[in-house]
Amino acid sequence: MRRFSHFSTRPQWGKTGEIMVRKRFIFGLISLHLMMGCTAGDEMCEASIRGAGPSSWIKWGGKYYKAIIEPLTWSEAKKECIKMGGALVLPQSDEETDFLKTLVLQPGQQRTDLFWINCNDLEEEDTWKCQDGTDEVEYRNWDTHLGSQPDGRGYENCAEVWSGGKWNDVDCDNLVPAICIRPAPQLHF
Ligand SMILES: [Ca+2]
Ligand SMILES: [Ca+2]
Repeated sequence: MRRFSHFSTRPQWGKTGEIMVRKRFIFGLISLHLMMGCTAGDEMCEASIRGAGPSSWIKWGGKYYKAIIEPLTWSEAKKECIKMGGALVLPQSDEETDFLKTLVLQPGQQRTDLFWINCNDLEEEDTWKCQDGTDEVEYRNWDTHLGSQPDGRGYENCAEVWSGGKWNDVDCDNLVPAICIRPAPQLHF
């Protein structure tokens, strides 16, 4: 009886065991699949963070740029850039300037390639302080043809890039578009 019952239960156990093994196998496969899916997802996620950059900022030369087309005063533009996590731009090559002009240029309208840059002589007349973010920069690109800029003395204390890509000093209360810059996002957070 016992033997019979043993015999009769054995296939059942065997069957259950087989089912359990199958279940474990399937569960294992699902887990492995999920694990791989998660890993792939994380990598994709990281890759998308690495590749995307700050939203609506345009990547150029390893940095990100964003134009503020609505004309602002110089200090408003500076504040607006900081608020967006960046700094008022300071182009340091003709190539960078040419790229930046495309960001503010509005086809069909005149003189729309002007933009504020992070330079002023507000503290001391004719001592121009130009910054790339928080660092002082020696690079200058004043327009030496049209009125030999800077020419505004005490009443023109902020700098803009104007037509031709060269710099001009103007009244800080002028209303001019601006471009903000921010570094590329870090690879590791
Ligand atoms: Ca001045
Ligand atoms: Ca000027």
